[in-house]
Amino acid sequence: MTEPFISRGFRGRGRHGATAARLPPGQYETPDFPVLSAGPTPRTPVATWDFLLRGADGPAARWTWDEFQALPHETVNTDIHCVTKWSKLDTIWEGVSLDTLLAEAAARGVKSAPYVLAVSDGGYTTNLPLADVAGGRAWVAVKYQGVPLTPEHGGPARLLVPHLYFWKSAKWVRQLRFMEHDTAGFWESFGYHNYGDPWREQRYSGDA
Ligand SMILES: Nc1nc2c(c(=O)[nH]1)N[C@H]1C(S)=C(S)[C@@H](COP(=O)(O)O)O[C@H]1N2
Ligand SMILES: [Mo]
Repeated sequence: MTEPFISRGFRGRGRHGATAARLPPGQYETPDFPVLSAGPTPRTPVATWDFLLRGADGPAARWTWDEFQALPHETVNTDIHCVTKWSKLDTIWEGVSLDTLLAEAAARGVKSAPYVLAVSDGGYTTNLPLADVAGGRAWVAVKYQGVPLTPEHGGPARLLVPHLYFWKSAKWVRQLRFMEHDTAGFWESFGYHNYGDPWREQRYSGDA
């Protein structure tokens, strides 16, 4: 009788077989999709939505919703890891690669810089090195599991940077600002790690 109980327990902890290798240290697998928001859920209609990639100085690149939808979209299957210790495996997103947006912005004369600050409706911010949003590792996602993102999960559009803790994936993102100097975002200024690599368990500012 003990064996079924034990294996059920192991599955429940998400530490069964191949799953374990996909869980960063200290994380457990959840089948749910928890909602974590520091404030109220903004509801921006796509008719007034736009996305800005703002240069360190000089011009910004701007896309309306229709212009944004006309850009090439990619489907991304990835695992996501929240600093509160849940991980969700094989999530499927659709969105525009930051590589596409960065190339378009460069073509329009937007001045690049080594850091970016994501700025969302509602005032949430998060900072990232430019290198981490380039090279096929970051998207502005507009769909989750094949349907438009719900407002709770960041709709109409959210950042998706799955190789870092999920607080870096700013919901309701409207701007990416190039920054000459790294500037702490919302959670980063409240003691969370500046970079947030889940595989190095960089949860808080004191972590290596
Ligand atoms: N604008 C905004 N983006 C945000 C947050 C937030 O509070 N506001 N929370 C972050 C955190 S801590 C996590 S874990 C994920 C949660 O995304 P979800 O609610 O879709 O699961 O969004 C991140 N992006
Ligand atoms: Mo989180």
